[in-house]
Amino acid sequence: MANKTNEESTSKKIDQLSSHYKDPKDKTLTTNQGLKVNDTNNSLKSGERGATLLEDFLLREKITSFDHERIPERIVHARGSAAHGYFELYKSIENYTKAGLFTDTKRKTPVFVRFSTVAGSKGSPDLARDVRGFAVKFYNEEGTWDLVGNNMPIFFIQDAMKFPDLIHSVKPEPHREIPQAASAHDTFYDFVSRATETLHNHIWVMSDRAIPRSYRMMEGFGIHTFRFINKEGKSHFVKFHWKPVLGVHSVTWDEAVKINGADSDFHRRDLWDAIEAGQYPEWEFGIQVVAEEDEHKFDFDLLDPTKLIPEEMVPVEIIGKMTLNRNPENFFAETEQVAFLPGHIVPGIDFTNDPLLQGRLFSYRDTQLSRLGSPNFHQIPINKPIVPTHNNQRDGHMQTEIPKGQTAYFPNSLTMGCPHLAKMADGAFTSYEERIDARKIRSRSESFSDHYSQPALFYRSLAPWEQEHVVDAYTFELGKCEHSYIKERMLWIINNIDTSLANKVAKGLGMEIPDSIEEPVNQAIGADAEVEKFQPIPKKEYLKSDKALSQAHTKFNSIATRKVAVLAGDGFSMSDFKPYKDILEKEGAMVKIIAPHGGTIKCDENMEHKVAAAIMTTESVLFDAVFVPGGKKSVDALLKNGKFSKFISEAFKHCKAIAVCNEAEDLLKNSYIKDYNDDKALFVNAKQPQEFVDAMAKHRNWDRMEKASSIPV
Ligand code: HDE
Repeated sequence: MANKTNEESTSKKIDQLSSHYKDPKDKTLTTNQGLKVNDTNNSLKSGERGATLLEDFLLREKITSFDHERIPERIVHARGSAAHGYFELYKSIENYTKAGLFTDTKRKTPVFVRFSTVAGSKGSPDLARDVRGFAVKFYNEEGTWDLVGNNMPIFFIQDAMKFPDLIHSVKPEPHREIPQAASAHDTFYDFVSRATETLHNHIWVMSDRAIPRSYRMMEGFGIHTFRFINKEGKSHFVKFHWKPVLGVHSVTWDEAVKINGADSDFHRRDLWDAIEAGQYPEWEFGIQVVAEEDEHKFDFDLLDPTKLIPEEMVPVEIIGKMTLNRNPENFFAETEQVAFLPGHIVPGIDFTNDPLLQGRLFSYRDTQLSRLGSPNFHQIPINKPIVPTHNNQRDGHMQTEIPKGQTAYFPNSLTMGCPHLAKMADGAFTSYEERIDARKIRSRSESFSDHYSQPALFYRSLAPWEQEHVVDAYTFELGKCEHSYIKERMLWIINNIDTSLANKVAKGLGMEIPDSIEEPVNQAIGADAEVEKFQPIPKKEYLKSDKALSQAHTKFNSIATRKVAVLAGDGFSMSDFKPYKDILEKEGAMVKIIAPHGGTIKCDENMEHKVAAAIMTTESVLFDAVFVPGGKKSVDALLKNGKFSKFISEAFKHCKAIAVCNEAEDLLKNSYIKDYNDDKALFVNAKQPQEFVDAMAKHRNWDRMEKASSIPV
């Protein structure tokens, strides 16, 4: 049965899925064979206190099913959450591509999107410092296209051959399986400091991008350079972008650590709740297109997945929008069993020779065999294309289709050559005929040897508060490493990216930046390779900065879906509360009363108000802003419980907007918040609640950062 916000079917994919739904409402309990069951509580025994009988087929069926409920979790991206939605095109881009979803503006293409962290297990907390997966399955009339991207525009490595090394270094250390969902440990930095191609993605992981406020507030990137092919067969290079309508926003590291304890499902819950509340997450879709003849005009190689094309050099053209409007019916059947493959493409889109992409084209099909257990994984409802499929592939585990006829080969005459081949005029796929004249060689192109310029560009492009967060992240992560020589190597490398950054991190670690390091910095090369040839070249500055890299230039125009904690007890002032509640709700924020106890509380006008959470069950890190209405009785009750003062002190520490009215100022005085009069996001008896709304829309008051860091909560 569809969930309550989405009872109407919205797409061909949902119609297809609904034929698989099973709804237990008003149904009798049966075995898997349809036998009606009248006791699912007791096994069959020889006497009330006797041994259980082998005959008990009801017990056997129930327990066997239970014993085999788990499938292997994804080797990476195990922790994830997903939703259904649709993609709409603003304008046709037929000059670049013949793909139906990019040329037909009348289409509403169904999508299923899964967001994930990379390193942690299936049950790991959402706010790990990590890359986020952003995988989109487009169910097209021409077949399914999977855009399996991340929330960062580049990747750690340049060649698929290095992927197992990268992942083995970041996963828990194998001898003791520690730490879970964390990169702050020796093996990761041992690897990063010897495979310097990792540095660009690594500095993004040190930034706020690695701790998003919400999946709904992060960008998505296809990362690799792909190809668009138009009707005339002409190819253009293209990079894909998702831009969140709510802007790009993050939490602070201190919050992330605390959120992981307070609600380790923070992102999963946020996505689910927003969709259930009808506040549908949206992203605009953009492309960066480069003509074939311009391939070599950049200071970096378009085939190198550790490089982005700065938006200042090639602007992103926005061409469509994706909306997520429906939660899955069942986590396992949909979110867990969905299988994304970069090799799923449609006519009009093709691959390039990016050596990472090439390796992925093998890995994703292969991994489904151990995860889902059969080459028939495309028959699982969530993976099934919305168009019919016919070929001569047969049998295998869990075959659910019944192919008819005498033949399963091509060519044949017995079934009139069917299924017959498609002609190009009928929309058949054919690979782009790229001219290649090359030697077969196991090596790396020298055009991939610039490992410092783009990390430096990224750091230069950040606002001062973002740079401070990067400093703190490096200091934290390296501070968790036990081996000094690994930290020294990292300091030497960071110094090649940016000296002021390296100096600050060295200070935090209480170490000196070494003048030199003993072994070659990049060791991800062949044993007989000329070492010098593969060392990173000194950084270049081909662009001073790129606005798009900083969250300081994102959107700050809405408080929609933001959560506001209203701290209140019995007797709170309704005249203080009402104007705030009205405007916050009008602007789409969620207003939640946090009280000394659960149930309801009464305001000074004797009206009952539902309590969203008793203070003991919640934490300030789960909210975006705090409002405290006056009312002596209410404020006295808040002052009696130290957690309210902690709540507000912590919100201040995390640079959030705070508003208090009348007696509620006493709560500030009782907290760690001092000298707040000039703070531009803290309001005592604000003339207009609008000021509070505007401060919330700015996400945080980062000017407060230095003062707030002394707050001891
Ligand atoms: Fe993946 N990756 N990956 N990856 N990846 C998987 O496939 C792999 C890479 C990404 O929500 C696995 O079905 C290799 C880049 C996402 O289900 C596996 C290489 C990017 C997801 C795999 C990469 C990604 C995966 C594990 C280097 C961004 C989650 C389970 C050659 C463009 C999809 C699975 C979901 C998942 C392999 C590099 C994104 C093992 C070998 C680059 C979002 O096949």
